[in-house]
Amino acid sequence: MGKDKTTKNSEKHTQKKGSALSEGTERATGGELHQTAGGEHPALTTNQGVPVSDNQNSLRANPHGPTLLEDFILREKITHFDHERIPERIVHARGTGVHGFFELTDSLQQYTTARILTEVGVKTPVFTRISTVAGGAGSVDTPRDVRGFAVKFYTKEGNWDLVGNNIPVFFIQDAIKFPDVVHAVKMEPDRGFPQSASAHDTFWDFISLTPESMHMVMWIMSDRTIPRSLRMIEAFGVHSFRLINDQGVSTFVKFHWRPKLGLQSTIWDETVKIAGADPDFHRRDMFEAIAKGNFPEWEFAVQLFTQEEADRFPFDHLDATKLIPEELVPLKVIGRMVLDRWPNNFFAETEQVAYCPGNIVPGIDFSNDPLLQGRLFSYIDTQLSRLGSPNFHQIPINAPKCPFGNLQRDGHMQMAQPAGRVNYEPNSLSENSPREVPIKGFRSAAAAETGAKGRIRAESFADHYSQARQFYLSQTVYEKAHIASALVFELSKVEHLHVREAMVGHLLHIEKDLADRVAKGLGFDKMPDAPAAAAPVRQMEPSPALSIIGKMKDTLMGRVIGILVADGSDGAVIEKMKMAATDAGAVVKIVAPKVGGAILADGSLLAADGQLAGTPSVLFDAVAVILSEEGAAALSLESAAVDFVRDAFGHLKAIAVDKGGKALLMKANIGQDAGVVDASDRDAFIAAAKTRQWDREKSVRTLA
Ligand code: HDE
Repeated sequence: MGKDKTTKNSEKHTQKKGSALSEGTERATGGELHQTAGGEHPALTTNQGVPVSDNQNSLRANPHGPTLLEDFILREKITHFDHERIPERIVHARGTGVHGFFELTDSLQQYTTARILTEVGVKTPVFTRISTVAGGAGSVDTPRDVRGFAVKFYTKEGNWDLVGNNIPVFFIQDAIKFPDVVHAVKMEPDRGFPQSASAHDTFWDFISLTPESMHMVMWIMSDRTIPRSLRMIEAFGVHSFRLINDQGVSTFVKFHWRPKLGLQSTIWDETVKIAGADPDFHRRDMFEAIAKGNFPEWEFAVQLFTQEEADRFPFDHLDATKLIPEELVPLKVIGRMVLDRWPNNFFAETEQVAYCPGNIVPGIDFSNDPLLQGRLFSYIDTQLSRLGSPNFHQIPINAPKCPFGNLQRDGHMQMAQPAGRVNYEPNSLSENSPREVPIKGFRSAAAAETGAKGRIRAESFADHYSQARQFYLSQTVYEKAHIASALVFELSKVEHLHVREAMVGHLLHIEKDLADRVAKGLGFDKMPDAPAAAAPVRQMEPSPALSIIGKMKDTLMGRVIGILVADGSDGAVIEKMKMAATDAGAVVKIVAPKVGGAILADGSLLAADGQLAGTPSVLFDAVAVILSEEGAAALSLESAAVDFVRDAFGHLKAIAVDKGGKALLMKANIGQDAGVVDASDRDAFIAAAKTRQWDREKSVRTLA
């Protein structure tokens, strides 16, 4: 029998100083350091602070005997592990959170008493979580889906949560339909799929029976739902809120976020491939940007309007399926948000953050939007189930950063230890227990309410198609084709013919050309009937603000250029290209057949950021292909290299090539166009890389 191995592996495993583990244990042990073979480290302890001598072996009756129940160290460790997960969010489970600050640049003092909206120049800390809606916490970052955009402002007057989306309207008008729309879009209950995709029967069945969703359908079928980066999306508070000034006068307000980097989306085929190449594409992009100091920034803007103005709108602003066109009520930029710090711990912060549209501060109030009213209930309720305690506001990420206190007491996981005898109000026994603050405290707008109680959908909510039509007609020719093609794709995944037909029927009310394209794309031999419309469709002026292409910025800031190289590539050409791209603000990544890098023509080694097989061109905004003749010949036999250039071309990206690069393009059967430029003409490449080659699209795919 061999010798029993009871050595402690702990001495072999060294831990780096400054890790999350050392931070935690340091606190538990008062920072006392212990000498080990790996250097000085804080002691590893149990949750009771007992130092652990052996973290590799459980306590056994003998070297081959049973493990003893007595092993409290093993039991504590495994018990805690067993309870590491909490229920994920029922919607918006997959999200990326970042700390930052909000800075007011223009005071709204005339409209509100809220200090966050009146104190110019003050930096208020925020925590912002951007999410997809339908998929689970482990789903991919790039499905066609709405993005949630939730901002927690830790203001001096309490936490204000603006819990919005990257689309300014919603599927439904009344909160009572929310469980239905979410059930319909999530995986079908009998089969457990699809995960994180709207392209299936139950979603489109529900939508086709819910005409109020048609405006939102136009937005989700547009490229808004396949963003290039979370740093390149707009966001909206969606509902009307109220601002209240020191005279008690209230003004309606809609909130908008506009990204400094401009809007940018992917191509559908690209997005599908990104999901495979990097399921964490958006989270990684945000992480890397923050790590490099490229802090994403958004302008904060408001649309302000009075009740009298609202009465003249051709729609009801309390209906969340409608937006207020910028041409009708212009946006006023009043501040900016910069995200500049990645959380220390994903679970503690991003997972445990609890947003609630009901968290508002004095000077802000709700409107009567029936969707918002339902949300005011839902979010606290959902946190009680997710976080398991009415004290979830005490978790550091949720706790206000201003002083707070009241006479609420006890409950599961109570962290506070309020001293004294008094836990009620009014009282005469305590001088310093918290009291009401009649002047500065929160007050609701004194809105007069009249009318009969009932389950009533206001008649002013009946127009379901006019703004859907306006949205479609406001798009460029490319975007219209993308919307039509997205509808064809999604409805082609629907098995029930009557659902496909019903959807095309709705499209007839939006725009005949769109219905024709989709009917043709689905192979219909005759046009289905349009359903009866509850209200006539109005002709509204197109709004350029609704197009994404119009809101793209002529910049390489925030973009990534991939340079494909191989052994024998010309280092000077690569270097010049790299300089030109970085000077223009882009991040450059070198892709080579081996991650160890490539031996260049001059014999030097160029380190690679990615191995070709695992770093396809879908991960870049534009590419350069710099190869020797031999390198091109070798890569032309590699499908990953051929796909690299074919996809870059198919996804309408700029491609810079030297002689070898051109040879690879020829092998891949790729033609010449304005977006394929010689690597020596770096200015032309940089200019082309700032946009997509939209005109190329008709030569690479048939759109609806
Ligand atoms: Fe939400 N929503 N929602 N929602 N929502 C949740 O709250 C709900 C709606 C939004 O990053 C849940 O903490 C109802 C509109 C975001 O943590 C839940 C209705 C908008 C997030 C909930 C809506 C949103 C949520 C699930 C219809 C844009 C993620 C977990 C009345 C204005 C926040 C949670 C984060 C999350 C309910 C509609 C945005 C279940 C009942 C409209 C960004 O409480």
